[in-house]
Amino acid sequence: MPEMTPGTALPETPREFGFFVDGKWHKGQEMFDRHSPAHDVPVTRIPRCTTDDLDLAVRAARRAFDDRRWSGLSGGARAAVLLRAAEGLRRRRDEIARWEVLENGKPVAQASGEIDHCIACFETAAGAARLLHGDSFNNLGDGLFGMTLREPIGVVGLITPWNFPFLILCERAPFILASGCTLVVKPAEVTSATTLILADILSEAGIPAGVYNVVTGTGREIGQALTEHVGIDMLSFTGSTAVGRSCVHASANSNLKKLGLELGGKNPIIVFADADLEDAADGAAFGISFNTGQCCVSSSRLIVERPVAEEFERILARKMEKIRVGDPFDPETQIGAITTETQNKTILGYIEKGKAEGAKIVTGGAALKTGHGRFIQPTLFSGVTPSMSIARDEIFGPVLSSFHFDTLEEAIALANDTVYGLSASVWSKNIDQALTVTRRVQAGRFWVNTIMAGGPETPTGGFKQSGWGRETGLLGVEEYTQVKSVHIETGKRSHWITS
Ligand code: TXE
Repeated sequence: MPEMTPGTALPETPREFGFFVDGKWHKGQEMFDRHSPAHDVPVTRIPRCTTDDLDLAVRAARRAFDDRRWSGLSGGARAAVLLRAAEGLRRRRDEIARWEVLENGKPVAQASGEIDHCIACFETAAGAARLLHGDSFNNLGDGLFGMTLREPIGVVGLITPWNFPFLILCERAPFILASGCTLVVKPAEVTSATTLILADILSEAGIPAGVYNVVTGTGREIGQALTEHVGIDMLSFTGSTAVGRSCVHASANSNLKKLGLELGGKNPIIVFADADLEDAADGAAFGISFNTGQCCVSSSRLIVERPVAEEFERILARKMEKIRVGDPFDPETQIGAITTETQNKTILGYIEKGKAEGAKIVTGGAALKTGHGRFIQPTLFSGVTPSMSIARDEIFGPVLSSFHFDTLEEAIALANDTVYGLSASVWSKNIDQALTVTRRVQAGRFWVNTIMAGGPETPTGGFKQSGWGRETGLLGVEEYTQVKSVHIETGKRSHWITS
């Protein structure tokens, strides 16, 4: 563990934010401080909004939607704002990355790379805004012409988590805005800064007042109130499966708002004996350790063919031991701090459960003693059986459970033996094998001989209890529209009443 040398990156006093409604900053009546998870010092001061503040935001978003100041623009005009925002992100890349590091604990090199992805999201959404269209039906006979219109669904509530505060926001907000909807965003309470900074960037880019609003505060108060709010037409939620379920109840018990849900995962990485084992081990080490495993598409179940299993675990363990864990402001750091104390306890708790249930630690298995912050060694468990909690539950930390298989059918069955279906990865040089696994394993995102690759052009989302709907790509804009079917009669009507 290297010395912590964040230098001038730490603020002398916490940066204070307001919340953003109707194009204006508002002062919070109550505030709370966020401490850096790597350095234990207060870094931001965020408003604890009230439900009155939320109502104010929903009313502003409703007015902005209903008077068509945004939805009434051409796709090209909306695209122009999104492209100017992409430029704003480019200009403020270092600033955004810094606040991501300070609130989330992720390494600065990774945070900067994420901003590049976010810029690409804005650019992709801008293109989609121009291309969004309905359809026409010229096959209804000469007397009737049909078409479908895609109309924005209305006011969208967006609840985001703390693991990728800016990236998850940017995989949704620009696509929602591209559709013509207006937004009320509630970021996770521990990582609100960059969602508020985006308000500034969008305003500078010329977004009309009331189109992008941010209210901050706890999930239990503001998040829950947003899920229940009758002024919200659609809610996009990314977070735990438990809260996802409560969003479904809240929708059912209020106005049946449409839901987009991206929830937990327990994602398989399947390695066949014929794979390039060095490549696959690098992919597996990255897949479980990236963002300290606090990632919904982490590959947390290794399913490896028995004849190479021991050798593979050895190669993998060697690689995991070389991962540079430490000060997120060191440009060489690959994994940083665990974002919250609760999550830290959860991960360490699962490591203890794994040991108690009889799995064997191949590498890692402990917290790093640094005197400040929360850091956990990348950990590999072998001899895991499907009933163990480390085999079934989303741990959301750098903890990988290894299973062995003998046949293709067994690999597929193990991969599908979960309530989740977010992502999967398969490593094999045999195209038949790789394609069969790809077609039969239930997951919304799939990687063959790679992992966590791809940009905002393709949609993301889950099968089974990993969620509903899709984000990003053209589908990620269409998700926030509803289809209206229109029929137009041409010529003289053939009368129903004839006498
Ligand atoms: O999530 P929560 P937590 C998983 C991961 C993690 C677990 C718990 O397994 O260990 O969830 O994390 C808001 N109504 N994921 O407790 O509570 C909250 O303020 C409405 C996977 O932090 O789901 C935050 O903005 N909103 C996941 C957001 O929900 C509520 C990412 C997520 O917090 C609310 C994060 C409520 N009643 C955690 N309660 C992924 N898919 O990437 C909380 N929130």
